[in-house]
Amino acid sequence: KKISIIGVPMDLGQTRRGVDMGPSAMRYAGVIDRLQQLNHIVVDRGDIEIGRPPKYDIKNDDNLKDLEEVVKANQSLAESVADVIDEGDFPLVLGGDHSIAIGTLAGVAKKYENLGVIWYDAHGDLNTGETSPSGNIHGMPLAVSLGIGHPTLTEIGGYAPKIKPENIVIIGARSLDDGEKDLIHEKGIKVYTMHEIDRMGMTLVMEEAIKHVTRNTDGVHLSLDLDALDPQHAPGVGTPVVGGTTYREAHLAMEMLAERNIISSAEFVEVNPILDVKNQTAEAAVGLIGSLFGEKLL
Ligand code: DIR
Ligand code: MN
Ligand code: MN
Ligand code: MN
Repeated sequence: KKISIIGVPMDLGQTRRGVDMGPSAMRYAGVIDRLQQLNHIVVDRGDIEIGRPPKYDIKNDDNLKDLEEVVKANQSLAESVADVIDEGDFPLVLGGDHSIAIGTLAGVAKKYENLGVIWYDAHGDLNTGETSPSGNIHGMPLAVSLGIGHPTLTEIGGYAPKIKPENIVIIGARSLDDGEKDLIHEKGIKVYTMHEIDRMGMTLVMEEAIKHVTRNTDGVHLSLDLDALDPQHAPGVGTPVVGGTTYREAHLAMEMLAERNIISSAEFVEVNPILDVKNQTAEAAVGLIGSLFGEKLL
């Protein structure tokens, strides 16, 4: 594959500073070498420019923090991602907090009629300004991509919605707010919580998830939030939640996606080196990227 890397040093979608260093941490952990060793051609397109608010973490009247800068960055990310696809490359986006999925999906979905989405996350990211307990936009990107939320966010890229509820699978959820649960039921979104992962095992979960996102779709985006992993394996995240997927479960999921060769774009988000232990979380992310792009144990 020809892979284009886009870094997005965004930390304004939440309140823990440091996640803006995520792209550097993953580059330092050797993401480019790792992919080249798998015989992929890798182009590093550098980082999207992120504005600085005059004062951090200011909520507007709609319960949205740092809205203006988040919107601007996502607009330019959407354009970069669409350019990468136009050139025939695979877009690999490195975050940054999860608010950047708004821009990634705005760019990707422009190029696919019926995009499937795998959302690998401890959270649903299905809040709106109305339902969010925090006002953090990183808890909203999946709702925004469904066309639900503040129009300034849902209209990024110039169209809405980007994706359809029946094309989404959430994997690894264990912290869902009430408004998110309501939306999941209302829209019939497929969710494999930790309960299903425990019960069915990751193999069966992934087999079903792959079936679900490939029915009638013309591409599948993987949005992987490192907090889906147990904090034991990924301590460097802003909102860790105990009881997550293990290191091996996460690799198994990536290996199964590689075997089926269904992923057409991907992003790895929420790596925060300030909260990390010796870059362990960035290294975990790079390992997972290796598995997603075909690395075998033997
Ligand atoms: C919480 C946390 N549901 C919120 N969300 C996170 O603020 O909306 N998403 N951490 O990754
Ligand atoms: Mn997330
Ligand atoms: Mn589309
Ligand atoms: Mn999360």
